[in-house]
Amino acid sequence: MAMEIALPLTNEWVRKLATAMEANTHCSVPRRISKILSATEVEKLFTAVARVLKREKTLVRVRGDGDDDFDEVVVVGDTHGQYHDVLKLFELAGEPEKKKMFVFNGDFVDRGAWGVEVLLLLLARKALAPERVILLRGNHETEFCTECYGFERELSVKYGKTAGRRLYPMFLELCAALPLACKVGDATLILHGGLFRSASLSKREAATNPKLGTLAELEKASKGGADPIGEGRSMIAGDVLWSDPIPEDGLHHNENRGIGIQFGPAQTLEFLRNENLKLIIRSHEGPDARHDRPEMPSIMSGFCVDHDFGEDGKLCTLFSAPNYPQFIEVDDLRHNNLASFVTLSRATNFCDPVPTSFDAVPRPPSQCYYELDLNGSDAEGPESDIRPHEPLHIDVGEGDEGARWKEDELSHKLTLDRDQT
Ligand SMILES: [Mn+2]
Repeated sequence: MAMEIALPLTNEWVRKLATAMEANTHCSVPRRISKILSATEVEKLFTAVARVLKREKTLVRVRGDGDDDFDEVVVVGDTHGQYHDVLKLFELAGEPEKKKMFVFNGDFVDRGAWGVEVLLLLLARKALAPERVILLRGNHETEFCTECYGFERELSVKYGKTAGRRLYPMFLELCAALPLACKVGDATLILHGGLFRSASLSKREAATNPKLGTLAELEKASKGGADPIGEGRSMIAGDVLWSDPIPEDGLHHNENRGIGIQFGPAQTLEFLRNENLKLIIRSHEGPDARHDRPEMPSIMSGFCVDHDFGEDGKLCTLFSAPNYPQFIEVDDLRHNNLASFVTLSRATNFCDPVPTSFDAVPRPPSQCYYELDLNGSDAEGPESDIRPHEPLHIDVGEGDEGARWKEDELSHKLTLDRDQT
């Protein structure tokens, strides 16, 4: 069933696309998605959304009053190509509508097997209701990450090499147009990784004696280009996309990741006070990252408060990919984490986050599009030694490399169930 992009899209069209793509994930021929939405239609969607995103500033401000009135904001953390879980999230949280907006806090693609499906659905929702859907950039919406963690290859497997080569640069153009942060009402800030350094610093100061940047600087900052390396003009973008909170006071280079900063409670409090904020929601760390940082709160429910100052505000982590990552090495630890989305309400000035947890949907068997032995979580940024692997042999049809990775038990159960029927 081939679908065509005819603008303006309708909600019915988007639902039909969502359902058709879901059904297709059970057919074991990933390439068949191009029979639902052809490369030409994907190009149309990319072009339409890029036009909207380019008009959005680095820092998007939504107020929820005046002409722009909404009562609720649903915030979503990393989804990482886990399409079935994204559909469940919409079932639980509802869809964007007049009184309800959605902010997706980056990392839509990579790792999971259905980054293309997640991206197409979110882009369709953005095209349908640009004012009610804000898509923020994550560190995976970059050339570096998508070359290493699967999305580039997924695109060429699902659309073929020739069309893939045409679509990938268009995807990167979209990435480069995504805003970096969203301020909701007057007291809440949403961004993917965390706080960032001041644009006023010299290169040397930025490295040795950094200080915090301001929202005014973020507003004027570059969105980072296709591949923010975190220096010079893309320093603020690199920081916003890659930074992490730490339990002790301090502000320094993020040694863990090789890009961005680590910032402590004192720095969060300083930023909250300077900007008159009460809430910062960031994402970026799943159960694997937090397993390696036991000094920080657990993210096993999909939501945690990292820096808490009571009435003076807080900084939270929100992660929306349950049972993440989809593929692990055969001997690796599966975390079986829950995911969460968060609801912000006008009644509490959009600064009291109410999390809803949910479990993973059973996944059909699928292919892993990246090398799993690429050194753990996306701990390392673009300056590391990690480089895209040599092209893997991927059998587009049957997935003959199944022995190389391990999916969750449910996928295997599903395979078994199917073999029996
Ligand atoms: Mn991330």
